[in-house]
Amino acid sequence: MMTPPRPLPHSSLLLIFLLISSSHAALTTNYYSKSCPNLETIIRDIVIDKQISNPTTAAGTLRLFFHDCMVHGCDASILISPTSSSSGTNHERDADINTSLPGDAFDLIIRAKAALELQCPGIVSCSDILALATRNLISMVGGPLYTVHLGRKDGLVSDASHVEGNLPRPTMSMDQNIKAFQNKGFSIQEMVALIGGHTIGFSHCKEFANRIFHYNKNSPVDPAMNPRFAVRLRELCKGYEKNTTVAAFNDVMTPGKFDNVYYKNLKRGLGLLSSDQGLGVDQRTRGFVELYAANETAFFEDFKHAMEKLSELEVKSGSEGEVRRRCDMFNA
Ligand code: HEM
Ligand SMILES: *[C@@H]1O[C@H](CO)[C@@H](O)[C@H](O)[C@H]1NC(C)=O
Ligand SMILES: *[C@@H]1O[C@H](CO)[C@@H](O)[C@H](O)[C@H]1NC(C)=O
Ligand SMILES: CC(=O)N[C@H]1CO[C@H](CO)[C@@H](O)[C@@H]1O
Repeated sequence: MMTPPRPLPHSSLLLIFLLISSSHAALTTNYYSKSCPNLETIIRDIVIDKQISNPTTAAGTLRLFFHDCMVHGCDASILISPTSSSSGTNHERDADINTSLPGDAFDLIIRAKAALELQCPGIVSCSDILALATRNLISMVGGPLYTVHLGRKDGLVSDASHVEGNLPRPTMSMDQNIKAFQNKGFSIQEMVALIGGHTIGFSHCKEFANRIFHYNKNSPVDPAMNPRFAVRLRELCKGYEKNTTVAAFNDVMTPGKFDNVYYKNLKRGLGLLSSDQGLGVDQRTRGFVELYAANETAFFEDFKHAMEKLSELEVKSGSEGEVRRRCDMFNA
């Protein structure tokens, strides 16, 4: 026998609101252990296949995940396809900062979702797939293994206009970049550790062209850059305005390996983006660059914890989201 509901006093309404909004408390490591027991194996196999056939997948996926989480949380909103809606709205993927997000990462998530739908239809969210795939890929290319809690729901909103202001840009000042990370709850040290993600992957010439072709009136090249490195990059990037596909490795020494060489590079003027090089110069960040360049264990420990935190940014639960049937489309 149920008692009729009584109106709730304001304080309980507030409490309920707090319970709903502190959603990441709902994430657990065994969220799918009954509903999709083979989840980890399925993701692991597909990730291995994809990374072996397309070695750029790891970096592409890490960047995709970072961009997803920084804009309204880790809710796979970045996966919504530009063509999936007839409403004419631009989605996160349409925002200009996304123009270079690589197709391999999207393809990986679509493949993993297809395999999971066969075994456990309608159960595993795209945001959980992206979080797990990113974790596996980082460790596959030599990085640390960290824990991913599960139970994210996929977001119901993906709007290009929400991107600007949430993502850091190479041309932003250190103040602005620190602010962008602090707005998401990251300390300066956590920011420096996370940007260590640039130990893999590449950047297109337009992202650092200002440092090598027209730096300022006195020098075409950024004096903070190693001169021989600058000569090589100028050679690589000549004509980049015509051929926009040309790109350079973010970590010129060990581009495919997740290690601490990225920080060692910064000490020798081998940082690619001005935001990279700035980490080695700014008083607030330089000490952490020194620490991570000298001690890879310290970098890995801090990177792990910062990734766990990134992976739980503003996650959606309950009615705030859904489990998408297709990762590139909202259900309704
Ligand atoms: C100040 C902060 C950051 C700035 C300004 C920045 C900017 C960029 C830019 C401009 C690119 C090149 C994109 C392209 O040309 O295709 C890039 C690539 C990349 N970024 Fe960042 N990023 C930042 C932080 C991060 C963080 C925190 C992560 C990961 C946790 C990350 C992971 C990556 C990866 C893996 C790539 C290579 C992508 C690929 O090879 O496909 N970045 N970043
Ligand atoms: C553009 O650059 C890429 C990579 O260096 C190269 O493979 C491609 O042939 C170039 N395309 C044109 C039109 O020059
Ligand atoms: C490197 O960092 C780890 C983790 O913080 C620490 O335990 C270790 O003592 C450090 N090693 C050196 C040589 O400082
Ligand atoms: C991968 C991806 O979706 N890229 C899109 C980024 O934005 C441009 C410009 O709107 C689109 O043309 C791309 O398809």
